[in-house]
Order: sequence, then structure tokens, then C-alpha cells
Amino acid sequence: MRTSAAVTAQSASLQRSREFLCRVFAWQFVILRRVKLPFLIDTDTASDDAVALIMALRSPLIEVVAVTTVAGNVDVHQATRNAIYTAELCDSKVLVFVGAERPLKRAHVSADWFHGRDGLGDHGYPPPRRAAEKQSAPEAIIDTIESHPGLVMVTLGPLTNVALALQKKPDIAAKVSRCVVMGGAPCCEGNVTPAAEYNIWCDPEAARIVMRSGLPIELVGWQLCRGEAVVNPTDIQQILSFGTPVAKFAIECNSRGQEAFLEQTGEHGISLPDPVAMAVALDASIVTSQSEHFVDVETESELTRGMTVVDRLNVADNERNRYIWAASLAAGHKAKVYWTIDNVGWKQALYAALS
Ligand SMILES: [Ca+2]
Repeated sequence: MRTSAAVTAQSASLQRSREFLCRVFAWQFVILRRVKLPFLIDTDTASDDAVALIMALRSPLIEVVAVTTVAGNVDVHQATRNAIYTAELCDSKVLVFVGAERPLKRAHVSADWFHGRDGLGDHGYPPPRRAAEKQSAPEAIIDTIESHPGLVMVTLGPLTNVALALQKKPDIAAKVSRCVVMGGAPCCEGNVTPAAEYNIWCDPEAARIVMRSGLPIELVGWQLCRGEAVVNPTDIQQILSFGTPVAKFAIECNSRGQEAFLEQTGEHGISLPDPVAMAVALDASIVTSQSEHFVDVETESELTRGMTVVDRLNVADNERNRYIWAASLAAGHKAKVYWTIDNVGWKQALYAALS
């Protein structure tokens, strides 16, 4: 009979092999086919998501092969409308797929108090000219991963669509080279409760499925868009000085978010969690400190619903914790948790996309 330590070691070894193969896939894709690295973006498109989409759609380094929308900041149909509107602003014809209308097991609670009723600060933007695709987002996630092995997935909203795709086709997890998740409040305060960040809080059951799935998770927590990362009044003036339609839109659609962030934290400026995550997805070298840990999500407690619990001292496998962490240990997969980024590098990436 194998010990749990042996099982964990074997799982970790399998994980490393899978990660290596995915990296090989990704590089083969880029080198042999001479195409840009494919990105799939799942988003509850509101104001900061829109800026993240602009960064990806205008990047010369990657190709966004699909955008999938999910209920979160706003309802999924508004999110879809916002995603397509943003794509059109970038002259992009990227395919957009409509996803889940509500979390797996809970009622949907939006964040319109932060982003405005339309998610874009209520400036009356016109409807987009084209419609979304017929295929559902979870189906599109499966098909896009199958047809682009080694792609990079970036999730900017609740993880409902990704969980639904994984439930139907668990082996897609091994075909993704990176899964950059904007979500969580690792070892710090949340933005919707003291314990939890919105994307994880909104659908904690989905987040738990994703954390345990074997996807190569890179966790960009809410703390990374605060403090020096906030786009301050001087930065805002610099962005507006670019004079481009995307620069004007990026600042304007975050007007309500700017007010709400001041009310929430006392910090002045625009906080952009999704664009920070996108900057990391586009160039992970802006990360200045990181470590790998088991991460799980609280789904039961009223007090700590949606808390991203990080095994920062690596004690999950000891006698006191092994029982509670059994599922994560069995999966054998640790997430990369990002603790700090180079804020100059992040803002340079933002400026490059908007100028
Ligand atoms: Ca979002």
C-alpha cells in the first residue's frame, strides 16, 4: 500500500510532466506554425474587463481566439454586449460566446454598485453591431482548447463557465499551458467581504472545481491592483493625453469604478484588477515575487464564503490538515500565487495598449 506522501510525490511528478508537455505544445505552436500564442478569455465584461480585453486584442504578441462571457459584475447578456462593443472598438472580429446566467448553485449577485448598471459607468454606449455566436461558452471553451492545445486561458470573472467545461471534459485541464485567474484575496482582505474577492465569492463552488482541476493556475489576487498599482490621477492624465478612442473609453467607462473604489478603500484613482491579470498573462516577467501552494476555496461558511485559502506554509500534508486537504493533495496540483508585481512594468503595458 502506498503512503499518502508517495501518492503526493507521484501526483506532483505527473503534474510536472504535464506542465512540461504543455509548454512544449505551446512553443511548438508558436515556432512551427509561426502564429501568435492563442489566448482564450472568459469575462464578466464590465469596466476593468473592457480594458483587459483592449490590452489582449491590441497586443502584437498573442491572438485572442475566443471570448466567453459569464454572469458576474453584470448579467451575462450585458456582459456579452459589453465584450462585443469593446471588440468592435478595437476593430476585432473575435468570436464571443454567451455563458452561464448564474453560478452553479447560487443566485447571481451582480456588482453594479461598483461598475454602474450597464457595467461601463452608464455612459449610454450604443449596442454593438454584431451578435454573439450560437454555441454556449462551456462548449466553446472545450472546443477551443481541443483545437488550440497549449493555449493560454485568462479568467476575469466568476469561474462558472470554466467549471462547467471541466465537469464535461476534465482532460482539457492538461491541454492548457497557463490559466491566469484574476481572483481571490490570498492571505489578505477581500473586496466584497473581509474574507473574499468578488470573482471567487460569486461562485465559490465553481472556483473550488477549478482549483482542484489540475489546470495550471496562476492566481492574480485583488491585492495586486492596489497601492502603487492604482492608476492615479497623474496616470489618468497621461492616458487621456494619448488622444486615442481606446484611451478615452478606458478612463470614461471606469468613472463609476473610480468613485466606488474611493468609497471602498479611501484610495484615489482607478483600480484595474483584470488589466493587471492581463498584463501578467501577456508578460509574466512583471511578477516580482511568487510561490507555489495548494489553494482551496471555502464554500460553506457564511463568514468566509469564497475565501481563497492558501497553504502558504505548506502544511496541508501534515497530520493535522491531511484530512481536510485530501482532495487537493490527491489532485497533486499547486497553484502559482503571485504576491507582488513591478508596477512600472504593469503601467507600461497598459500605456502601450492604449496609446
Ligand atoms: Ca471581471
